[in-house]
Amino acid sequence: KYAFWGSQPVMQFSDEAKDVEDGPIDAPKTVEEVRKEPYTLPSSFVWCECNINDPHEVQEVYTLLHNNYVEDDDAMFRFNYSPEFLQWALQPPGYQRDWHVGVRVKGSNKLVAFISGIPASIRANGKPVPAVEINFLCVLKKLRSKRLAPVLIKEITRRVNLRGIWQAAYTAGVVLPRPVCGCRYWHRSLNPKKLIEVRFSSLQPRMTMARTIKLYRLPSSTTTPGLRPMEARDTAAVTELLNGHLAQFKLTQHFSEDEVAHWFLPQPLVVDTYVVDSQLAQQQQQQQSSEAQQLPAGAADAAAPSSSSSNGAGSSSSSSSIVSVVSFYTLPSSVLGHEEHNELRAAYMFYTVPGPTPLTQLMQDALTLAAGKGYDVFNALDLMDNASFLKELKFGIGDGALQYYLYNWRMANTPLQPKELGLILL
Ligand code: NHW
Ligand code: EN5
Repeated sequence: KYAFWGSQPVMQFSDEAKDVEDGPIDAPKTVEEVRKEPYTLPSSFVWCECNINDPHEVQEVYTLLHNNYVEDDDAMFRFNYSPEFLQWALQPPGYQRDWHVGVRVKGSNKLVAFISGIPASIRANGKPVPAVEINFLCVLKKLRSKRLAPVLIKEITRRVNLRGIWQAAYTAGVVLPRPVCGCRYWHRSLNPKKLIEVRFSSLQPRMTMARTIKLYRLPSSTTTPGLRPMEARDTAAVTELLNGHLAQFKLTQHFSEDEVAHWFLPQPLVVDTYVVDSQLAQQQQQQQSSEAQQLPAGAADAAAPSSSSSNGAGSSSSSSSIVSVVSFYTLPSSVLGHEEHNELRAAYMFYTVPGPTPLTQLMQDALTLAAGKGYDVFNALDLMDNASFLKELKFGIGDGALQYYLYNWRMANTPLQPKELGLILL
């Protein structure tokens, strides 16, 4: 059992939980000591670098994943990351083209396997750990169980080490040596009729379809005053809010402004971010009160006592009126073998900073926005403070788990509780 992972610098199940100190597992190395030659593939295959900017090459990666990537335990649904999403996920600031690793068949040139890494500043127990995030490991179904995955993992490790990075974070649905935290997926039905039709969920006993639809119905508009899509001018404020909020978690990521711009500025069908702008909230409230008094818009401005310099509670930023952030990304799943429906439109909760806005209210607005945009389901993990709203907002626990891992980094007092975890991978 674990012939490969037993040989790697990862925490092992046999390790004593107590007495461990945070730090690398392998003795520190230098770039000069890293193997210069790529690992050897079986003779019918060759390594390639996938140029994700090239429309044809991103389409090849898309197609490999579309047909071969992660499925649920009953093989009813398969993740269907879009080409636009892959371009976003694989090209953050500082990305390296040679960390987009493919394997092709000699002769036919068909792409049959893939693995990727992107740079990320991880913080473990408050300590910065320069790392990569590994994702999109995939081997063609026909080539499974031939020990290709360990070769892909060793090769990307080598390429990451060649750039002087010695740690990685990754997630998987399967249990490997040894999770730093185990999370569960929760699901909020937005389009219960379709979810039941594709058997993503089932009609509860003693519930009719009509009652189920009513149970999950959401308002037609959001309730938080000042909620609007994030814009480029909000980047500095969002960075400060986000890093401040994330600092409380034992395992998290730290974001530069460039990274925040990349990961959070809205892109249709890739990522949606909304901010609560307290200045806009105030304008909206003044407009409402002037409407109530039947005054022309703006007239209440002069009448109402001005508090426009207030940043709102929970904000430490100097000149911005942004007090809260909520975001989600778009990851549809293919519905396997269904007559009528091909695709499940899913939104996944991304990073959220409640600030002074109650988290439950912020998430209710995120659900409202997602329902309005035509998503079928809203998914979230039970990490950070999410347990505080999941039941109240009618999320139900899924049958899938997500395990978090670190490569070549030992953390004391693990496994963490999900509420201590502040890291979200795509
Ligand atoms: S998790 C999603 C992974 N992808 C899928 O599940 C897609 C569908 N499945 C497949 O394509 C997100 C294949 O089943 C794969 C395995 C390719 C998964 N992570 O080639 P063999 C990520 O992308 C171990 C790690 O015969 P296969 C994160 C397995 O335990 N290891 O299997 C990726 C066994 O090792 P063992 C996994 O089924 C993180 C060995 O692979 C794994 O044909 C990668 C068997 O290999 C998984 N998800 O191919 C690690 N699934 O010890 C990054 C199986 O038990 C580490 N295995 O003998 C850090 C690197 C960077 C460091 C930098 C300093
Ligand atoms: C790398 N970034 O298992 C990620 N999904 O619960 C790779 N279940 O969708 C690792 N089986 O519970 C990803 N419906 C690991 C996850 C792999 C995919 C996976 C699970 C997560 C999932 C659904 C469908 C199950 C179909 C049968 C599920 C129930 C929802 C229901 C809604 C109404 C309220 C009660 C719950």
